[in-house]
Amino acid sequence: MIPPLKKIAKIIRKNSSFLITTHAQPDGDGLGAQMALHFYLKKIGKQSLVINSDPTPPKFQLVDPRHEIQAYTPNMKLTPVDVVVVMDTHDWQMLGPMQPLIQSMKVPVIFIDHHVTELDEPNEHLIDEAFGSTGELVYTLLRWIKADIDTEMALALYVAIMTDTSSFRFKRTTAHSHLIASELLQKGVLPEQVYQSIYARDSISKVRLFGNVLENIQTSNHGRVAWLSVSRDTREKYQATIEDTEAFSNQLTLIAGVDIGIVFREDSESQIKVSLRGNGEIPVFGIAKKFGGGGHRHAAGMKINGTLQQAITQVCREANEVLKGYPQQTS
Ligand SMILES: [Mn+2]
Repeated sequence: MIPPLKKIAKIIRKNSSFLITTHAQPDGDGLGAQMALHFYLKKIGKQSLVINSDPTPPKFQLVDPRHEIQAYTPNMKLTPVDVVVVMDTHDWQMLGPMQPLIQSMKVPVIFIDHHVTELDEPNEHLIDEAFGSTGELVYTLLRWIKADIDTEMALALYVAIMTDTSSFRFKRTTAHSHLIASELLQKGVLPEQVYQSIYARDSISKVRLFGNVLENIQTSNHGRVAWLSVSRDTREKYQATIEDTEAFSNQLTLIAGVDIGIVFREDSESQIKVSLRGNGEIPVFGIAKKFGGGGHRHAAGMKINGTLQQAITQVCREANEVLKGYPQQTS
């Protein structure tokens, strides 16, 4: 951990202009992490640009009060920068249209990320899968630099940590996560306000879609595998958006005895987005990897070409394979 911190601190010190980006369809962790670093860089007199492949979802606008984040457009002209920082992924594919843009700049790129890595030189970057969020990594970096963390940086970091740990519930939530959160609250973050402005936004159509989807949960392998699927027809019937289905996977692993929870979402006629969650020690990263996806050890995902039914059959088979290595817990 220390070598990359030292190296990255030096890169920040020695350079004067930065572009910060995150994965396509940015989430609270990517956005919060990038804004915290962006605010810091501006504060110490550096130039910093934040450009993402996709616009900021309204629920995360609170980390960008002055609308500084730019969304990519095909004919955008970029002013040259010294360094690019990529948050919350180190997979070029995840950057969408920002990928060719950044690669054509031919400047050093630093990944700050907490997904499982197979990079040859992870030490050139700040990547540590033990961290619950990229926000915690950025906090650690800012502390190392002895940055003065103000209220808006604290809010951005809190949003990153809160959303990526699912409100301090996921496995990688550590004592360190809570210590950081404690400090961020002391800087003026109001947890209820943050929570409400991010989560108290469900449309009635989303809640009704959720009702329908829950009604149709399936299980197999003596209840150890549970899955739900959202077809395009269902989504259209409830006039719900793709984003409306994003948190559904959390529900599955709340069912007693479920070891692997899977959400199948029909994004288009032939593409199924699959989200996997493993309870306790059960790893699901390997399943995602088999289908060309990735993520974390206990939360991963991929896209599969085929019909919903084909995806369900294939992925459930792999899930059952994984469970062979983990005898059923009796309680
Ligand atoms: Mn993350």
